[in-house]
Order: sequence, then C-alpha cells, then structure tokens
Amino acid sequence: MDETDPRGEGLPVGRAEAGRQPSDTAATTAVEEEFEELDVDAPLVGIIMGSKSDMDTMQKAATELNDRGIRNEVRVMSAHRDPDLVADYCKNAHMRGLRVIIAGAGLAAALPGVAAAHTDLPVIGVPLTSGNSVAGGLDAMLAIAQMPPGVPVACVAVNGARNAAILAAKIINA
Ligand code: RP5
Repeated sequence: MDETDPRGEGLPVGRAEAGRQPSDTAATTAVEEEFEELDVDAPLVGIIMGSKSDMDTMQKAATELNDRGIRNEVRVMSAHRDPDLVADYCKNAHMRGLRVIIAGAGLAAALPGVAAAHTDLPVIGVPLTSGNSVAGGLDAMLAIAQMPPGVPVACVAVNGARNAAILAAKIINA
C-alpha cells in the first residue's frame, strides 16, 4: 500500500495536507509566523485628544470601553501643535490593529478631521468645551461636524466622550 501522497512530493500521508503545494506550505508558515509576532493584546480603540486639559472629559471614553472589556489606548496629540505625531499615529493605526479612533478636541477642533485624513478607520469626534470656548463648545462641534464631502467624521454631543465609546463598541461589534 502506497503510504505517500503524490501531491506532497513523497512526504508520508499526514505530513503533507491534500491539495497543498510545498510553496503554499512555506507561504502559510510565513503568515503564521507573522501572526505570532502580532501583539494579541493590541488595543482596538485609540483615544486621542488635543491637550492634557481634555483628559478629564476624554477619560470617560476609556472608562466606558474598559467596562465593556474593549482594549484601548489614550494619547495626547494636537493637530496644530504636533502635526507630524498625529499623522504618524493615524497612518499606522490600522496596521497596529486599531479598529476605531476617538478624537476629542476643543476650540478650532481640527484633530478628528486631520485623523480622518490620515486613516481609513472610522473616526468619532468629541467636541470639547475649554476655557476659551465659544458658546460652550459650539465652535468645536462645528469644526468637527462640518467636514468636507469625502472625509467623514462622526460627531457626538459636546463633551460626549462616553457616547463616543459606546458608538465605537457598536462599530467593533457590528
Ligand atoms: C484644543 O485647544 C485642545 O483640544 C483643548 O481643548 C484646547 C485648549 O488646549 P490647552 O490650551 O488647554 O492646551 O486644541
């Protein structure tokens, strides 16, 4: 009885999977090795904000995600003060395993829109009130909601960080 699989080039049956060529096996092994290198604890949601002064409000998004068991990371980066950092973070976000970006900013709140310009991930903007806000954050809300056609940003209520996290959870679980 022939104990070799002709498609396995002489390998004993059981060592070569039916229909799989040696080159396929090598490619699969390479992919498996790449997956092993991926951080299984990688965050799914990136929470970014324009200033440390936004932290108290934006922390509510992290708390909501933590309560739901959704891994997240929190970073401070300003679209105006740290433009290169924002671009790098958003360009690498998808590759790092992030699924959604939540971006909070006040005043001329460019951060959510700039984030969306640099990533194909969904971006949820959180307009924030700050010391010099016009109409309690209406300035930031308009800056976030009034994105040009082709570059959408979801916009939750002023200071609506918790809702942003709930929306992010729904996107991830959709
Ligand atoms: C925005 O300017 C920030 O998101 C913050 O809401 C506001 C004020 O920033 P700080 O002057 O407190 O750093 O870019």
